[in-house]
Amino acid sequence: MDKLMSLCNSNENKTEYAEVSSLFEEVEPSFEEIKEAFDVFDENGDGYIDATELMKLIWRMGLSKFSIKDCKKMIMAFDENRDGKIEFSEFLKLMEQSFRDPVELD
Ligand SMILES: [Ca+2]
Ligand SMILES: [Ca+2]
Repeated sequence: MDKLMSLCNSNENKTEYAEVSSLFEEVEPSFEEIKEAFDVFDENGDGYIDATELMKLIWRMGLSKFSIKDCKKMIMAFDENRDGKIEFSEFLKLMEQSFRDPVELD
């Protein structure tokens, strides 16, 4: 009976969670989702996102006010080893940061 109760409760919680998470959609993307996103960004598959790839993707998202300069700035902000490109570990931080505190360039 306890089991049944907790099952019901967890179902209820799930519904609530779904409602809440639809308000804060993708606050916490999974590792797989981030990896998929990285692969989309990394168009030529060399394991790095460079400014050109970033810009193409941002433009595809309809944010064409981003210039190559803005993209370079974004990359520089997260490019810890200063090679001018974003590798996956840096991308992870970029995603974490942008979901917590969305980048606003203006
Ligand atoms: Ca690349
Ligand atoms: Ca780097």
